[in-house]
Amino acid sequence: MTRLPRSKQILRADIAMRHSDEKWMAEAIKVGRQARVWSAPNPAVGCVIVRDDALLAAGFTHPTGQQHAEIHALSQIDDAVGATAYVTLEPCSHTGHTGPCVDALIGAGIVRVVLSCVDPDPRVAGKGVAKLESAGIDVTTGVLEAQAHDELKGFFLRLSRGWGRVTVKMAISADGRSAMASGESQWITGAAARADVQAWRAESDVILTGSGTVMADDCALTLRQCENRLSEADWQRALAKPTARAVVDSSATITHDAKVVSGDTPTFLFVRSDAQASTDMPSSVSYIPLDAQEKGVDLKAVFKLLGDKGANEILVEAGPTLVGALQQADLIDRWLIYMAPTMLGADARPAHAAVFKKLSDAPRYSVTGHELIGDDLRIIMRAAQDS
Ligand code: AOF
Ligand code: ZN
Repeated sequence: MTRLPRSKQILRADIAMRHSDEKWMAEAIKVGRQARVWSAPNPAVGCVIVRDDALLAAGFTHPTGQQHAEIHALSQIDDAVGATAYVTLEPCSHTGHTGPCVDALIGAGIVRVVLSCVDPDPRVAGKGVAKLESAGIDVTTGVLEAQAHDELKGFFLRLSRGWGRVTVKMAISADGRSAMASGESQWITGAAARADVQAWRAESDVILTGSGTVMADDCALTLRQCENRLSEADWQRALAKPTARAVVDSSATITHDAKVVSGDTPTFLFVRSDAQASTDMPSSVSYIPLDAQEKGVDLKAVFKLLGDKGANEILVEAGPTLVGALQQADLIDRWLIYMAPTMLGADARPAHAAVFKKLSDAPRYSVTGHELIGDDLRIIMRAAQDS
């Protein structure tokens, strides 16, 4: 048998290791998705513990004050000595609501830690890696970083700019209309697409709408468990920590009998500071006053306040006025569009009220996903520079 020169042997070993690292990091990313429904303000991190290329345990972030992903994984095994931990975010080195994950990994006898993204939280930001390395642990960073970063994007955005990822959902006809001239809109898309929206609601931290939509539809904006890509266990976690609701209600027109303020889901009503707030709202409802502006309220301030409340993922389900205003203020990070195979005609309502005079003023997006959901086409688009 011809032997490879030593440098080539090392290269092959390197490639095999990188391949195996990517395989296990992909698994950690998948595991971390289970945390999306309840981890905010914490990022939805995944962790797998592996020895001799075999999975020993998998963990994901729990709600505030409970286990981080690494602790959840370690809690499932008695012996992690000599194992490798794959984590989608740098393990924490601080004592916040829970103790440092790096100490738990060191204490458990983990010999190698492979991570995707360095934690942007200033309490960690590289200190986790430094502490692991000073304990003699071999640390590899940046594995499947772009993919993991995208999974944790809302958290990264909130830490860097003060508010999380803004995703706008629209249900439209193939000619871009969202309701008949009369306002009739139930239903343009089919049952499968509407069930898919429930998964997006569950995986968001707040659903934002405008008072016009609340007045027209008396929508509840609650989570409704249905058949979709989420498992029964995902739903149980989602319902244990329901997605908050928020309404831009500049003139404080919403009354206590609206469905959007019913139940005990936390609900935020953004009103102009000079508007007269209602005094008989349930205790789950909070009024948030904002400075009056020429056109209602400052939408960036709305997002910043939702960021202060820990929302990493903001799902907007609103009518043409609010969606158009967000579009014109360039505040939309991602579009979630369900396009039904129908044409509603020229007097049907447009999905958003933004106006562009020239073709060159119209924004361009990149399509980052497309899938047939029942009979409807789901399209995910992002700002071109952000894909
Ligand atoms: C980890 N593993 O699974 C997550 C981490 O308030 P605490 O104590 O829960 O800490 C929150 C911070 O911990 C959060 O801002 C982020 O920096 C980090 N998240 N770290 O080791 C995890 N979710
Ligand atoms: Zn931690």
